[in-house]
Amino acid sequence: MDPAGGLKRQRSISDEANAQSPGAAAYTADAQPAPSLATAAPLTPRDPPPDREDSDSSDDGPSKLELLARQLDALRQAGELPDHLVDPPTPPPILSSFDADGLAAYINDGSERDIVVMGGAGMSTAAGIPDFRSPGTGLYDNLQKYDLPHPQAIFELAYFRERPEAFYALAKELWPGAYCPTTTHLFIKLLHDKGRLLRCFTQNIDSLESAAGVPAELTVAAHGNFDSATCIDTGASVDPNELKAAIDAGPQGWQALRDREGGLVKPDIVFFGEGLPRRFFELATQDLPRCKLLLVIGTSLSVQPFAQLVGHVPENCVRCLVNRDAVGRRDPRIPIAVARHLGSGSLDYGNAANYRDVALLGACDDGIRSLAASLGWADDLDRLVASATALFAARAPPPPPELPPPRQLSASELASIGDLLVDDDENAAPVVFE
Ligand code: CNA
Repeated sequence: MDPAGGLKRQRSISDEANAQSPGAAAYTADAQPAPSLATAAPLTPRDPPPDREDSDSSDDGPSKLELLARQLDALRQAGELPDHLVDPPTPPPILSSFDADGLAAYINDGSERDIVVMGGAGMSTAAGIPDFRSPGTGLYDNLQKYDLPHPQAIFELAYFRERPEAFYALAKELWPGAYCPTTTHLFIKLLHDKGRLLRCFTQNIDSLESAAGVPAELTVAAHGNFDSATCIDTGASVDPNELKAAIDAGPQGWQALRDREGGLVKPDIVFFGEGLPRRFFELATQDLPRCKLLLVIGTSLSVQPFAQLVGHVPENCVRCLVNRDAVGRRDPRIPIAVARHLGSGSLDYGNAANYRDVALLGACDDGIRSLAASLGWADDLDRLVASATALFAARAPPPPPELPPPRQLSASELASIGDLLVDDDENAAPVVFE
């Protein structure tokens, strides 16, 4: 029995089909479907998708998604597409314009807590935390130092049991406290201050939403975080500060903790094959039907079931992607109903059928700043950024004292020090610090 609600971290169908990065990972539901996420495919069991080698993520031919699109397009053109797959007529546009100004007018028209944020690693790269998939800078491109058999291994329980030092090294780097929340995190706090934030669902494990001041009850850490820790063998809770001290102390530290606890201790971060927190499903089921605006920020939308949330909001909910890459867009050859069942790739920005989706493409902080400016909230946001920056600077450990520049010794000083210091290289000038 999976205590966390029976939903496990795996690759997704759409990820497998799209996979530009074969290391992309995803979550898939297993035995217990979410209670009533109504508008899209329920979070029901799926066969585990094939291993990396078996997926069609290679460059050898068209992806499964492309093949599906071609087949469906051929059926459409032949007039043989089943009725239930034919797209309904496009409703009239909800927004006055599909940009920051149109969004701002829409937001300013509302008054209740009706905005849901879905965040990912791209919200935190400006803070200095690498994401997974950005080519060159992402973690998946930079895990060589951990000598992993494959990138996902760092989040696999079997590998953690065998070589915990790899994950512990990463945990040490990512442990909250060392990073300042970004403009984007502070905008989420601003949404709360303005009484508009219904919930912030985050895939991130860095707790920067909390550092920005978003209340804990409004934040859902879908993939866990470092706030709690558990012994993987006994299931006992362990004080995360104790784990941090053990990790900081290196192998001797975590080995001693392992011996004390009767097994390795891991922060409650969801590994592949582990269940997502039940709270994620409960609150997604509760909040998404009430959501008027879904802000999808800094995510590749390739992790399930998280990415599926995009398809679980009402038909009249505006969805806005703020991201560097144009992700999650529906291939117009794929009917809306099918796109929803695939779990992601259902956004319609740029498509002829679009009536509610916006993409603010570029750096998250830039997109968020332009939205804040259109809302007339730029000064509020600036104030939050300034105070977070000041708070972070005050908390950061003081830099080491600066050493004075080395001074070259005079000939007489040299002579008095003696031959010993002038060793083989007769031209070398010994230096001293004043
Ligand atoms: P991802 O798959 O790495 O995708 C990140 C997305 O953000 C990509 O589409 C990037 O193009 C985009 N991006 C990166 N930087 C920026 C930026 N400055 N401005 C705009 N867009 C940007 O990450 P996801 O969150 O989609 O995948 C979910 C994984 C990542 C979860 O399991 C997380 O636990 C995991 N993760 C979290 C963190 C963190 O906590 N900060 C860091 C790395 C990975």
